[in-house]
Amino acid sequence: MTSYSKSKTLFSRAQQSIPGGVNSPVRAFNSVGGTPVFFKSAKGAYLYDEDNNKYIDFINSWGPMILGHANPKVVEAVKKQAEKSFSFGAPTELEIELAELIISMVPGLEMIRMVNSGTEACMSAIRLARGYTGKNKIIKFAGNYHGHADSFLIKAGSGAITLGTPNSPGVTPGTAADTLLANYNDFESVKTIVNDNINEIAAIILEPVAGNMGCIPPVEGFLENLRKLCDQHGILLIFDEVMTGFRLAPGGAQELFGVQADLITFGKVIGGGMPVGAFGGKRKIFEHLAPNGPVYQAGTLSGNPLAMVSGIATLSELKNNPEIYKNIANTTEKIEIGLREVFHNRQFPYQINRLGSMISVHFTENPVIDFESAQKGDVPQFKSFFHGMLDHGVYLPPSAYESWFIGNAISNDDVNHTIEVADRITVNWKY
Ligand code: KE4
Repeated sequence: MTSYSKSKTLFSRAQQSIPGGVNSPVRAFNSVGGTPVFFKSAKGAYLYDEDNNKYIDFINSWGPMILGHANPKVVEAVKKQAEKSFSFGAPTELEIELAELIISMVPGLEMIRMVNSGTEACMSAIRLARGYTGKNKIIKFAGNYHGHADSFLIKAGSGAITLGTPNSPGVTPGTAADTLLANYNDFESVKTIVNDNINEIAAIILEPVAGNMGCIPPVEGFLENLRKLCDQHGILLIFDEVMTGFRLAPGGAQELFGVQADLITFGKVIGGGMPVGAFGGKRKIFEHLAPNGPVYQAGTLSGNPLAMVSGIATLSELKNNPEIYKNIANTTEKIEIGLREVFHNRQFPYQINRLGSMISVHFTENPVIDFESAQKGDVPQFKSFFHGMLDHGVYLPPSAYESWFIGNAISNDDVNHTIEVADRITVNWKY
């Protein structure tokens, strides 16, 4: 039986000084119960907790560790830069290098501004969209998560829905009034909102592949129709690629689907595990951003040299070895096939959604295509699955509303172990 005694001790200590004992709510295990596992190190595909238990990592820091943990090239780059001090608060060549690297990988980018998180990237992108268009309202989609800025905590996914608070207290009615809600994969719901708010909408923001209500790919034509609608009405289309960027392809969802957004936000992989976010797009829009233009946005540690070298090393590895994308997609397909074989023999309904290396499991009869159907999943069943896997060394996201993140370090043996454990822990499942 897996011992979590040190994690238990650390968790009760952490709760004395840190709200909920964690610095990000989804880590707290509230929806799956039990004690959050405290980790001390990781290497490649494996995490090691304070009780010296080893786990195959299916979170990878919620996406950033796509190369696997402690990739030697990334570690070496950060070590060397650290000896030159950590931060200057002044321009460096490293920022230009990362900006040029990203622009070379992502379709339609002419300019990009570095920030420190995906939240900052998304909140800055909608401010720029509002400043550029002179319009106030935005459309977001129920179940999409764009970080914890006020405008986004309206029917938000990820930790917000996980904790049952998709609409957060503290967001004023005035702010909420400017965020209009559509249904993911339901183009008609968007058209209705646009027609009811002619000339008032600055931007439509979405996850081009949803990952914060589980993994939900766009239905055929959804992204293309949004592009056309935005062009017809002078609305900016914002792809939140914090999760999909550099994960689905070097050029992210834009490359995969061939749809060009006006603004694109990034996070996670872009920093390789260091705090980096960014938002980019066409030069004509970015001429409106301070210091050139009136839309203000700033950050003490934005473009931080340590974070830049981590991002440069990570993205360079991905750009120079494009076979990584095929490899992580193939690994994820093997996991999908293996789990389907396991669940097919169980008296329990399930859905598995997957696109590339993004995958999620939902215990429900219905196809999971939007926020409503995602909420029909059997959370207690997921809880039992989560803990069964955890006790056998497989670390899944502690939430039924998260995509799993597959990294490039996982082996066939790791996949086989994962499937074997899933088979063992579900053998007596009855519906
Ligand atoms: P951060 O501020 O957490 O760096 O990024 C916010 C964000 C924006 N957009 C998308 C599509 C995202 O998925 C995220 C953050 N993702 C969650 C996991 N689903 C972060 C995990 C957490 O909150 O601890």
